[in-house]
Amino acid sequence: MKNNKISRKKFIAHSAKAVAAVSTAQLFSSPLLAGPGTPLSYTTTFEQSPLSYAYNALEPIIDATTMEIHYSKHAAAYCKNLKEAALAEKVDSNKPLEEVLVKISKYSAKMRNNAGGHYNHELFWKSMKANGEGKPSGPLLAAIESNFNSFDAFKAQFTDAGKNRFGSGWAWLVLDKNKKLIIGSSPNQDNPLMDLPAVQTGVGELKGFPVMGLDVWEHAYYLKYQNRRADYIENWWKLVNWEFLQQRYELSLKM
Ligand code: MN3
Repeated sequence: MKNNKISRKKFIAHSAKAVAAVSTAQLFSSPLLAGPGTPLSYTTTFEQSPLSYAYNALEPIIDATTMEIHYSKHAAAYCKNLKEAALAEKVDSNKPLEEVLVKISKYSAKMRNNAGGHYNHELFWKSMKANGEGKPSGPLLAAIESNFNSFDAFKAQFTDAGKNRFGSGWAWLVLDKNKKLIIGSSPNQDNPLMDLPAVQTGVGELKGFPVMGLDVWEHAYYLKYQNRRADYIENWWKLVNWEFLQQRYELSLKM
């Protein structure tokens, strides 16, 4: 409960800051990130946020060693390499990272891989907590039920997206430009904010705002689950921080 309170406080503080920063800038070009109420929240910085839980907090589903290596080595390296790329390519790292992601085709492969890697992990850590709620509620649940018929059908489709992503990548729940929820996956560290042609992402029209993302790189699960990605995903549902994702969804509707 204490963790929830902290993350809610941080969330509100972060959102308020982001609103102020971005409404001044008004620089987003993506239809999803521009428009009325531009673009409120969930902007991401170029710095790694501290985890709001201990490395062992998600045991036994995600073991402490996996969490520690994942956060302090893999994700930290994306952040470091992103900052290097920003320096080399003259990107202002005080601006929201989303501004780079929606124009990623203009930058190097190093930027694409590491801006994606940093953004995706920042979202991923916040999307989990010990003893997740099991199920969303409110407008997010209603939207899931209307888009996918039922929560169970949604879960099955999202699980398949993660299981069937060949090699390394992410499964996504995305709010598209018509405010409809869609599911898909992306290779490597690509994500639905990126202005990549469908042929490059291999995910058709998976473009929009990432409401939820699941890391299916082997580094996310291999120590405990080895090749059993399906078991990792099945257990991961017990960690989903639906309270956080509901807030994220409700704010993204206003973009
Ligand atoms: Mn990862």
